[in-house]
Amino acid sequence: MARQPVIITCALTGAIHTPTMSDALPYTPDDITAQAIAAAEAGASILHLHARRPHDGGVSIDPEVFNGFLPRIKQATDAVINISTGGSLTCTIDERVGPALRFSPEMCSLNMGSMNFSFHPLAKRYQSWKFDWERDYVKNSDHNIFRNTFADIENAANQLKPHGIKFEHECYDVGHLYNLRFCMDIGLFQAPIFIQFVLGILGGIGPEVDNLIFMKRTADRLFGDDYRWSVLGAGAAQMPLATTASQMGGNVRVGLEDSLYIKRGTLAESNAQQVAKIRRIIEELGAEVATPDQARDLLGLKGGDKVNF
Ligand code: KMH
Ligand code: ZN
Repeated sequence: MARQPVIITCALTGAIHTPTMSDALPYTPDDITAQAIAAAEAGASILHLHARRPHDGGVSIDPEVFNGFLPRIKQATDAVINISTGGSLTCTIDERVGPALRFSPEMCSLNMGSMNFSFHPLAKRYQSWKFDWERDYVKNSDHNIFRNTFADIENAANQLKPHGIKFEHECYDVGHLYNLRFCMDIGLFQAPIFIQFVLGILGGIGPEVDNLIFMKRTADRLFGDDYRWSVLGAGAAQMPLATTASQMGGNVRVGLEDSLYIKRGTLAESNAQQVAKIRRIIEELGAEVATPDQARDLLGLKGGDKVNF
């Protein structure tokens, strides 16, 4: 069977676990817009977007902040817009789905289980911080629980159901795949589902290739032909795992949300630089990169004309 084109998702800015410790990380609406357009031009067919407070880069779930960049990105690119429902670790699920409810994007993220979600070891690595909130936020993240109960997942799915949004099901461990199977069995999601295997977050499964193979084999068993998949490796695992996934028939996610680096010890200059790098690797290894319309087709999306921005 011919290899399907590889969908590149670019997660541009994050918010949950990425303080602004690189000048390349966009957090104002203007910078998010510019970097999103450049990432799409470099080959990303899906743009995964969070919002940040424009004055200090802190997490924002205010739809007005999203409104500062979503329409401009849509006008300038054909890329699929994917809005995060991860929001912040202190928000309720009702608050987290607010932006997706307002803008009805083609896709949004949905996190498939509750977990420790910590990045406190970073606090020891940095001496200076750009904004006042960052040091304590990072240091105290060993207290975090990223809450995504079955009730939260069902609530988000039911609120968003009328919008025909395809979820990027973020699965940080093998148990999350079973959670997703359970949710499908009770009718919350329809095939084809799109699973993002998330490896390398402290609190979730580690970034070893063995674990990726285990996740994939488990998903094959649980979902058969009813799923498409992609890999997000956090930090240093980003490019190696994306390369491996692209060779295993999967799709890839890069972007400064998940790693600030272009290679070990060197900060990336932009999101587009990471997209261009993985694109080059994918093409040199003999596969094609999906256009936005190919991504829409592969994932069964509703279309860019059915969003509300
Ligand atoms: N950066 C990912 C590990 C979300 O947006 O819903 C977490 C994430 C969550 O992407
Ligand atoms: Zn995200």
